[in-house]
Amino acid sequence: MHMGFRWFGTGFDKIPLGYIRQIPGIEGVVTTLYDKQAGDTWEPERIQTLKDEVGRHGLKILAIESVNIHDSIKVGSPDRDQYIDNYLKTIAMLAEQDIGLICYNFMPVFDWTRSDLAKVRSDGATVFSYDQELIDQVDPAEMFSKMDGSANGYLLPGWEPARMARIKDLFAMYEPVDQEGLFNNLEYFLKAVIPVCEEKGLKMAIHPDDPAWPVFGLPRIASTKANLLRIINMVDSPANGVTVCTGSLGSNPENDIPGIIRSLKGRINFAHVRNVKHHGPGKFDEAAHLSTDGSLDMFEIMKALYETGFNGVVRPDHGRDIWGEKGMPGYGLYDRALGIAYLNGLWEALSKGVGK
Ligand SMILES: [Mn+2]
Repeated sequence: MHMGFRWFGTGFDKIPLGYIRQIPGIEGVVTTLYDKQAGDTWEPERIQTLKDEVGRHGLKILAIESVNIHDSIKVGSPDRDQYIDNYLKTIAMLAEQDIGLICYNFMPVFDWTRSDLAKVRSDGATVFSYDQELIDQVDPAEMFSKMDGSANGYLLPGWEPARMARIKDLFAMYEPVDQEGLFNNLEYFLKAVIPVCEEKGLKMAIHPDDPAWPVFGLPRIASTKANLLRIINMVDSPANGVTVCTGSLGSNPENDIPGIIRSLKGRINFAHVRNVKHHGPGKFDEAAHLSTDGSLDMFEIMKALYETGFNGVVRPDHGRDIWGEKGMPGYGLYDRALGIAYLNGLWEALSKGVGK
């Protein structure tokens, strides 16, 4: 297991790399060129500069999260080949710098959605929260201003203002795309990209939908075990893998996460491990990582990873804002560092045979 921490890069993330380096057991960061738009080709100099900066702090780049997929690829527009070509160039340049893992998603319009970015808990911490009834009452454009307005001045991943300004156009663009269409467009993309990944020694890891059901009438194709198995079988290669995000998949109580992990054995290229607390259908809060703080059994999740021989990159996921920190919502230092300490503890116990 290679423990990482998501870091958005200088100028976007206020957590110094030197602080991240002090988290016990940390190996590297999961990062990106945050100013790049979906469809852009990444320049080798920019990748090199990022790698050098991370390296100066004794850390590695464990994964890129994300190289975003252009909407033309998701929609299957005639101009998609040019964006796929750019994606292939970026893959080649990342591989050249020994970066071997890309996390991406294939969600239409929104990467992730919440109804509240700072719900106050009884312990005074704030967390992300989701309530389908509230989401059903807002229109998507309103949703964006709500998210943007409560982001503590940070740019939220997946909610780029430039894209959101075109939200009506985006919805129109996705109008003809149903679930099968989206599956077909993903397959077209994977068939172009995976052979190049194999050649270059880089792995892809699709991120599940968050929450794990359709929102705003848009199709979703990475929400269940059956969906994920269908995706890995589109191109049967270790380079075509999954990011098991326990919080995203776990938003739906019907998803048995340890069972999903076991069925994806060998094809989990990346793991985001966090907990959620269910409050009824379509309603959940994010929680501290600890099992007893939420509805997921984190020991069973880590055990499934351990027993299936997982040796990939893992990171804690969204944390609560605690101890007065006003960080990027979900991405503060303190609670995610606590999450890492806990996940390391579970892993050590597993590796020493406790609980067998
Ligand atoms: Mn995730």
